[in-house]
Amino acid sequence: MQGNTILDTVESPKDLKGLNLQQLEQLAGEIRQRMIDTLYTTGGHLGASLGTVELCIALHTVFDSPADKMVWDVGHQAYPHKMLTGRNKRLHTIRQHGGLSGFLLREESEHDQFGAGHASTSISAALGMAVARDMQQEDYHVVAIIGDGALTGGMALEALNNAGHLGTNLIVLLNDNEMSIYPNVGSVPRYLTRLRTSKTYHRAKEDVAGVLAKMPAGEALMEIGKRLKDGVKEAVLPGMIWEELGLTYLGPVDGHNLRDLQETLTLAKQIDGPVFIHAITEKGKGYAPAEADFMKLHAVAKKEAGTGPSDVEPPDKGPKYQDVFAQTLIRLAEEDPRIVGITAAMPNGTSMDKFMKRFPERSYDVGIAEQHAVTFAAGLAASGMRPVAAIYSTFLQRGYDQVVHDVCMQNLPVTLAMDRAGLAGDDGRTHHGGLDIAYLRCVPNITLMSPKDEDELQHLLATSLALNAPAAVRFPRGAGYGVPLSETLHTIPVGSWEVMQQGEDLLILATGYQVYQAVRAAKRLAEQGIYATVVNCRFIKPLDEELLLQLASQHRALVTAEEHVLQGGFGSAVLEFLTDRGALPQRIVRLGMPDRWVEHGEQGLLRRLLGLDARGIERAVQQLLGARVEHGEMSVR
Ligand SMILES: Cc1ncc(C[n+]2csc(CCOP(=O)(O)OP(=O)(O)O)c2C)c(N)n1
Repeated sequence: MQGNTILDTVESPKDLKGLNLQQLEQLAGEIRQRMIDTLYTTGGHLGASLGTVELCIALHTVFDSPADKMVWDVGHQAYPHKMLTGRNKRLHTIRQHGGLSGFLLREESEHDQFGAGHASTSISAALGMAVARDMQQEDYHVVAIIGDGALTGGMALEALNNAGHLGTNLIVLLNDNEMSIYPNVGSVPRYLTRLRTSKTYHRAKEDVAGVLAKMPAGEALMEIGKRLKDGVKEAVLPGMIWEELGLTYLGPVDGHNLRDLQETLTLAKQIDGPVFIHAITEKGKGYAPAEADFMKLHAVAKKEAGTGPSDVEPPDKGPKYQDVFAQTLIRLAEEDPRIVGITAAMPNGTSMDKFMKRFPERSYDVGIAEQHAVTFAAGLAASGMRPVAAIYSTFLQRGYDQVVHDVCMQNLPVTLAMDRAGLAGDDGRTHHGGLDIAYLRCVPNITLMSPKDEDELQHLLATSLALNAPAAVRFPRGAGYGVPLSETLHTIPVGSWEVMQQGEDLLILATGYQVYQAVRAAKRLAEQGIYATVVNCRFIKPLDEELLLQLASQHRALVTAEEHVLQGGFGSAVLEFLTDRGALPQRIVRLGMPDRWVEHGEQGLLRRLLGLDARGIERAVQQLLGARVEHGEMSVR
């Protein structure tokens, strides 16, 4: 479809201005086709972005970006926005290392006014921009585009509360497709469903006025009608909740009807104060397989994963960690009726959907609401249950004070299953789980663990549930190593490490995914006459202090390896402890994620680039020991 299309003539939103409705509709078709053709191979958020094609076109024809500012919530649904703002020709690079980001980035385009990746931030950011505009006495429009899923996040509701209070000009455009990644749940979505089936705002208003005017003393009745109780008003005028919050409600509007969208947006521009536009869209619109099973097609997978440079370790072939987690939780819950499963809008992303199927009465999808998920779990634990909240490491950042204040300060037995700990891959910087060791190991009462493989995940999960205290298990995205899965579950003594192999030249302390990388590195090093002791540090807090002291005294060189930032991570914990005990080995190198945001790219490639694979560890050891020979003296790095 490349060539001779309207799409190929659009370099910036300005190029849309001269197009008539029919041409814009043709453009919508071309955008859809290009996305389907391209994303089928590259992977990406196809279904979500197919649902916003008309929204993007309408926004870019009614508003003047970048003078007017659009803030996309999450940003995964904004591919058409990328295509209309000069990035169409690079669509095929999306989510590839060095290519376009799968989300919006301020440094990628002047039209990306606010970066995201985590949900529910758009209204707050847009409100901040609107207030800055007012303070600087400037004149432009600010639009937040938010999904019905993201609207379940507390932050979005906090922002609406504030927007209604401040009363400044701001447009909130709700992209309501009834879906989060999974079907959207909660009372806000239920309310939206009621609105969806109601008459449009303008029609409803006219109808009421028409009826009253025909009655005697119609004018007086109209006045009375204005004062009717809220519930009654809601029956005739949709969107009263938003109106009561101080926003003018416009909708519902068909989010695939360009003319209606343009009219509604134009009207919103003219209204004083904050406006809430309710657009109804269809996820996966225009792509039959997506329409039929759009839950799967929120995003599509890359056609051929793992085709990177030849020195990148091929993806592992075992079952996914998330699936082993869910199966284990089911096994444990069969024995323990106190176990409750919680997800924050990620049933399939965490495989909690399997648990939900087996124990519907003991599982909760709380919406995109990690803060609530954690304190909800704390409440369950305070009343005798054993909640397990499966939350990606990166999204648990949202629930941090809840972990500190509600779970750990009260020493409640909540298990946090932190999926996607470490490098998340194609989703990039917003999705890497690189901070959780740092933000959790400083919190009293918590036990923090990380399995070396999918089998150990089972036992650590059993261990966490046997504790009568807060616990967090961090495990990586993707497939396990393919080790046999033990049939019986056992607990592992808290704080106990496992010596994988003994050697006299150096000590490698590795945690989580890095353990087998260290074992592989040690094998290669042994071929070079360098013999390493490798330890599986499956407990990050508490450390195996006794073993650590003993091993530190036996080795002059130490390497720590973790898939986490170096600042405050596992290696830091080891060095803090050894420093306090005056037991530091003479040469030390810590391997982990650097003090900069790591961009998107395949997990294997990112590990390669950051030296977080067997080769990286091998090279680090060679340098560490080579330096000793070269300089003829001991030094601590
Ligand atoms: C804080 C946070 N939690 C979870 C996610 C994972 N996530 C990404 S998109 C999405 C669904 C968003 O639904 P909605 O806002 O309705 O947008 P749609 O994809 O339907 O257009 C979720 C749960 C996230 N990005 N951020």
